[in-house]
Amino acid sequence: MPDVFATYSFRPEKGTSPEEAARWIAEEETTGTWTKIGTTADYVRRLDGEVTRITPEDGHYIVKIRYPAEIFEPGNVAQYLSVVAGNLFGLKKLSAVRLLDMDFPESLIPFPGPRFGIRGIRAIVGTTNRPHVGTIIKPKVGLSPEDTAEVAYQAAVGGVDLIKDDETLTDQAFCPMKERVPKVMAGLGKVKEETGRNVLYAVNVTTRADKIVAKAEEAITLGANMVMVDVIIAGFGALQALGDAPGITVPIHVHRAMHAAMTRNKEHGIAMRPFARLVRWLGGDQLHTGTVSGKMSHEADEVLGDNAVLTGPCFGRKRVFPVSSGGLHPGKVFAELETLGTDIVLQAGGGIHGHPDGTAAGAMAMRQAVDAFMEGIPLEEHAKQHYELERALKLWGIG
Ligand code: RUB
Ligand code: CA
Repeated sequence: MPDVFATYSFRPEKGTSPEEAARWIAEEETTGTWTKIGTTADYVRRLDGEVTRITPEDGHYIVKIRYPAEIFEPGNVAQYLSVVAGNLFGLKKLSAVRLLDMDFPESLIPFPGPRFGIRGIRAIVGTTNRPHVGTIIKPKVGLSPEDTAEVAYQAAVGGVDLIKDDETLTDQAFCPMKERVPKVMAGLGKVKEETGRNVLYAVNVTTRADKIVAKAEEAITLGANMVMVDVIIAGFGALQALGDAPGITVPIHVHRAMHAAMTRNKEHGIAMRPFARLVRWLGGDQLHTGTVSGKMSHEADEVLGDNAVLTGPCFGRKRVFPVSSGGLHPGKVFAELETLGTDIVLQAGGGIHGHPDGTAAGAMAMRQAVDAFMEGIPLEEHAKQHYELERALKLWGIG
């Protein structure tokens, strides 16, 4: 059976050689511990981790470690993470260590992957190749169900393809799911009658592991045509439960609040890439991977690599729709699409609801910017004929 390989960047602590530091990782995560022990029977040694290659790079080292496949319990992602991303981060012999990527054999990916993926979502919305435009209802908390539905309606009528709850809105008393979902969906039904377009509403069902499937089923019964989970906060088991549950008949939008606690530090923690792989295996249909021009800290190369993991070959699993979000507005649409391509969801919260003429105009401006890109018309040129876009560019500028 092919084994698992994990790639880390690391810096050894003073007085420790790179070889020794890397060996500490391999031993800690497999058969070893800090000292020689008498309980390691000979037959156990086949499960030893192996440092395959160490390469110096800009003041740190890159190491690839082989973990025997047999160490992993097939299908138990929590256990997978306990090996490739477990105790090693705390080892004193390393002053910094970051998990960059991981390579698992097909035998350890007994998961269905996305139910819908890019094609399935495009089929629901009725698009072929243009980028989707999404919005997050803002303010992120506080609006009543009626006002939430009104904001959603305005965004939908203006032209967005996707509306989502923000990460901190779940089922609080000021906006209970039972009231919010039917009201939003009624508004989206009206948009369907008026424009013929299908708009998705991703309801945030993030909650404790033993309740998340029931919560998502409740949202679907109330009319939700998409559910959202905050995967780092809720845990990969929560996504897996949704991905496996036969009652979850709608696409799953995966948000990643809290990821930056692990992904932001370039020296220590976990890069987004392993998380992107897990989300695809476990059934996420859309995943946030960041912007190249927005408000959060991201590097274009990393975002591109993460998106390639979502959309490249993966043992026949469907492709995940990458979501570019955080500080976007119409003036940033070209920067995003030029770098990230058009198989992408561009999501704007403030960049739609902050439009001087309101949410519908904000949604129109985003769509106009996307149209300009698709038609190969310079943004400022297009703005001359499109008032909403012109107003947005005047307020926020380009780039
Ligand atoms: C964006 C927003 C999302 C961020 C998260 O709001 O609410 O939670 O996209 O970041 P706005 P990421 O458009 O007003 O900035 O997508 O990088 O995980
Ligand atoms: Ca948010």
